[in-house]
Amino acid sequence: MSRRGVTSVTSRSTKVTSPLLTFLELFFDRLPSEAMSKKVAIVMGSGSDRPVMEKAGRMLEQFGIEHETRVLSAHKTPDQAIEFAENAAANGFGVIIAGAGKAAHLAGVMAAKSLLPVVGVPIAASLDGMDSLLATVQMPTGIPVATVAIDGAANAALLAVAILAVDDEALTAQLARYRKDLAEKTLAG
Ligand code: RP5
Repeated sequence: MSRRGVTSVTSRSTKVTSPLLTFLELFFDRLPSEAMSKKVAIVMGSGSDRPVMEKAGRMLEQFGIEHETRVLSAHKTPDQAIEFAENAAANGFGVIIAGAGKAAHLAGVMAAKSLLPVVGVPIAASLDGMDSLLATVQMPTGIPVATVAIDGAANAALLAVAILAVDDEALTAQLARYRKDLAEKTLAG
């Protein structure tokens, strides 16, 4: 389905009121569009990072965004990590989310070897995560990593959504609805 097609379905669906068409509106809003056909990579330094990084996958699923998860260590499997980053764009990814703890170099390695935007998640594996926060966020000028909070994998996914939404009106509408729901839940206490 073309991006133009999805946009027209979305704008058309805002005018309908019947239960069936409301259902179709919800359904079509969750269909992957052309821009959303870019996948999100979720990589992590160890299987022990899964409980945190799974939050990113769950958030992406809320938006219907395809994602793939890999365990790749900057230190224990550097060749495989580099190979993954080098081929990520060609393999259909639009954003890389990279989580690691301790001397957390994985996001930096992804950024060094890919031109895709890289979102870093510092994992609290030791020192309350302060070590991984600094290792992830303190990138030298020229090779940026957009670093979220310690264990902030859900926000990493939301940042990936925002990046993909720049070129995708349907996804932008989903993100706006997510924010509206969040505000309503917050006000409801
Ligand atoms: C990092 O060291 C991993 O990302 C993980 O957060 C931490 C501990 O790794 P394991 O000892 O559990 O493999 O490389």
